[in-house]
Amino acid sequence: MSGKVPSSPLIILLFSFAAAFADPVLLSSWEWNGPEGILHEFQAFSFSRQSWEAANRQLTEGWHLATITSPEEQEALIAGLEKRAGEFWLGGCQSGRQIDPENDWAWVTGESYNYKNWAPGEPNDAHGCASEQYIAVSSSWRKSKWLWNDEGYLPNISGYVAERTTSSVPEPGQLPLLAAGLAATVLMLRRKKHMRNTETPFI
Ligand code: MMA
Ligand code: CA
Repeated sequence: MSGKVPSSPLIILLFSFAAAFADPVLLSSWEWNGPEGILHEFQAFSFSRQSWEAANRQLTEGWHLATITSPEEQEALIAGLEKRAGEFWLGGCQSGRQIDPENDWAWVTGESYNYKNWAPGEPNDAHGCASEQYIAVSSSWRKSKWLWNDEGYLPNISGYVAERTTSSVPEPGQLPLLAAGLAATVLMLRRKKHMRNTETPFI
């Protein structure tokens, strides 16, 4: 090959560097109105071959890697991944160096880990003891049926799903403040009306 065209190993090297330093790219955003008036916003990012920790570092204020605590939330989350394929990090990890792949899973939010949706045979620490310490949702088992896999092999990773929850119902602690605000508004309006009524017309 002549000097004009860069040789393919160089191109591969340049692409690898570009990929290694690439920012996550937003693929889709969607929402779910969950129980108890809680709105769940989801965002899927492509962040190819990047670690769970690296995905965490990309999150902005108020967002965490997505957690799934019910069959309804599983459905809501995978609805936004429709027509895609791959494996996306979720906000679940195993504490310590667990020898048993089934033990000590926890969500980053501290929510209870009762609901599970592991793919058949998972979690399995496929690459040896404690080799897979983080939860990813994967289309490997069937594109339309995203299931969980404990993952540790970064070339399998396509990106991550981030989540933010907001409550539309005021918390009990906020109620007195809300009542005070309402009372103040009513008083102000009444005062304004009174002032209008007593205004002397300009002659
Ligand atoms: C990959 C990796 C594992 C998963 C197996 C399932 C070979 O490893 O994704 O986490 O358990 O595939 O075959
Ligand atoms: Ca696995």
